[in-house]
Amino acid sequence: MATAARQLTPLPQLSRAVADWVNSVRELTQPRAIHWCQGSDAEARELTAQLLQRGELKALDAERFPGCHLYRSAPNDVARVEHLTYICTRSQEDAGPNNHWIEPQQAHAKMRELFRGCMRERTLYVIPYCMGPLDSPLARCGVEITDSPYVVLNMLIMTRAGRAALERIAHDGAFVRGLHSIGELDPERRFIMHFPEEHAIESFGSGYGGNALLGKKCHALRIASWQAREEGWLAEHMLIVGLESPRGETHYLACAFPSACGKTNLAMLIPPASLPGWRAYTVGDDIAWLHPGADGRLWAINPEAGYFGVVPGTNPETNRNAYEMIRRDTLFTNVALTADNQPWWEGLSTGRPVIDWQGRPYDPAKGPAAHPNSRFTASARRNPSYSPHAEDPAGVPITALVFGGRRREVAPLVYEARDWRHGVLVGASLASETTAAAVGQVGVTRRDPMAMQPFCGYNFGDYWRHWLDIGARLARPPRIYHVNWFRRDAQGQLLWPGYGENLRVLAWMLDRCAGRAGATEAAIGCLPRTADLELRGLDVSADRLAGLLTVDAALWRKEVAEMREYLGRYGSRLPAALLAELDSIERRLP
Ligand code: SAT
Ligand code: MN
Repeated sequence: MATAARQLTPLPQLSRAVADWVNSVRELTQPRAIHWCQGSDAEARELTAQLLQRGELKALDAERFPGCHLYRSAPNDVARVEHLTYICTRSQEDAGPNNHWIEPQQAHAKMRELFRGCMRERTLYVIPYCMGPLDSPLARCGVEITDSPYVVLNMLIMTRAGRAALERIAHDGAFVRGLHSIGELDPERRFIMHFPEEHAIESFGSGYGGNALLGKKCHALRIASWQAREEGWLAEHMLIVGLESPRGETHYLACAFPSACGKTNLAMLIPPASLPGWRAYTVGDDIAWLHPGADGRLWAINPEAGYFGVVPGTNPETNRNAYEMIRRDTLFTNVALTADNQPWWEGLSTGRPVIDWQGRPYDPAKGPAAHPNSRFTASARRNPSYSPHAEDPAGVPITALVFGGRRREVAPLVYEARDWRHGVLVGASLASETTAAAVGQVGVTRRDPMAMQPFCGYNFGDYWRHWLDIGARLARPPRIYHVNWFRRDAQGQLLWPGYGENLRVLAWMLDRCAGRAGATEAAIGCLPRTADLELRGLDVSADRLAGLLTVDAALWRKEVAEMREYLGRYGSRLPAALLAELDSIERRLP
C-alpha cells in the first residue's frame, strides 16, 4: 500500500490546509506509510486482499454470497460508546445537558497523548470524502485519517470517498477534520471527541461503526447539526422514503427513530400484496440533511452512499430488499457462520449456526450466535428499491416528517401534530426503549428528542429554537406525525404487525396532507378513526385496533409531567413556545 500511496500525489490544487493537517498528524502519529485513498474499485480490491491475507477478513461462500466478507470486531468493541463521547465547546452551556463535555484545550491535550506515536508499524490512510452527491450544493466534505483498513473499506462504501471528494474539497475550501486510531482497542483508553467550533473530530480506541466511521454519526450528525445551525438547515437522524400511490403520485417522508428501531426496514418497505399499486423508494436509511427551499418547502438529501444496517431479524418477510441486497458485495461485521461458510443471524428460518460471532463453536448457553448489533455494510446502489431521485443534487421535497419511538404503552399507533410548533414539541417529547446499538442496559425507556439524544452536537434548547426558526422560514412546511409500531397489550404482545403493514399508517398521513383523509381530534393531536385507515387484507382484530388508537388520559398526564420536568433541565435555553404547547396539551386532556 505504501507504494500505491505514492501514486496519488496530492492534487496540485489540493488545499494547503489538507496537506498541512496530514503532515502534522504524520509527525504526531509516526506511521510507517501514508496511503491517500483514491476511491477506485481496484483500491478496494487490493485492501480486501491484504486483509484476507492477514486473516482480518474472512471470505464467505463465494457461490451463494459472492463478494461478501466477514469481519469480527474485538468482543469489547461492538457498539457506540455514548459515555465516552464528548462535545468539546468553549462554553459548557453550548454543549448542553444533553452532552458529555470537556473543555477543548484539555480534550486536545488528552487526545494528543493518546495519538502520539500510535501509528508506528501502521499505515496512515487519508480518506477524503463527500457527504451527499458530489455535485450537490447541499453536500459537505470531510477528511478522515485512520489506521484501520476496515474503516477504509467501510468508508469507501458509506461515502463518496477518494479523488473526486478531494477535488470538491479544493473547490469548497473547507472540510471537517476527523482523526481516528484504533489505538490498542482498550476500553480504558477510548474517547470520541467532537470540536464543533473547529469542525473537527478525534476518535481513539474503537474500530466500530459510529465510533470509527467518522463520516456517519460524528460528522453527518454531531458536527453537521452545528454547521446546519450556522448555515440555516437541519441535520437529522432520519430515513428518507418515497411512496408512490396507486394514483401515480410520489411523496417523500423523512422519519426519525432511535438506532435499531427499524429505520432501514421502513426505508426499504415492501407494500403488502393487499395494497396493490403502491411502491416504495429508498432515498436514505439513517441520516437526512434538510434544507428550506426557494419554493418554501423542505428539501432533503441523504448524505450517505451506503447502509450500515442491523443484521439480526433481516429475512424475506421483514425486509426482502435488504435480504436480497446483502447476498453480494457486502461486508458483514459480527455475524455467525454455518458449516458451509454462509453468514447466519437470529431471525433466519434457514441454515444453522456452527461458529458464533466471536469465532467460537456456537453454544446457545453463551448467548446469541450473531451479535444483536451485528451489521451489514452495503452500497445503496445495490438496494432494489433505491430511489431514482436519491442522487438529485437538489434533494427531494418532504411532504411529512415522522417521529417514532419504541414504547410499550402511552403513544398510540399514530397521531398528527396541529402545526409545526406543536410538531417540534412532539419531536422533543420522543422517548424510546434502549436497544443494542449503544453499550448499556437494553429496554429501559429514555428521552430521545428527535432521536438525536446521542447525536446532537449542541444544547438541545438551542436546537429546538433552531427547529422553530426553520419552520418560520417555510411557506409550505411538511406536516409532522408521531408513530409507535411497538405498542403492546397487557400480556406483552405486540399489537401492530409492523414492517410492510406500516404503509397503511403512512398512506393515511399522505392522504391527510392531500386533504383527503379524516381524523378525530384528541388532546395530543389528531388520530385516525378505524374507518380512516385502509384496513383491507389486514389481520388485526377490532379490539387490538382500538387498543392501538386509544389515548389514556391518566398515562398522558404523567407523560406531560415527565416532559415538563425534562424540558425544565434546559433552563433559559428552552424556547418558551414549547412550554406553551405543553400547557395547551395539558389543558385539553380530559
Ligand atoms: O454504530 S452506528 O452509530 O453507526 C449505528 C447506529 O447506532 O445507528
Ligand atoms: Mn442511526
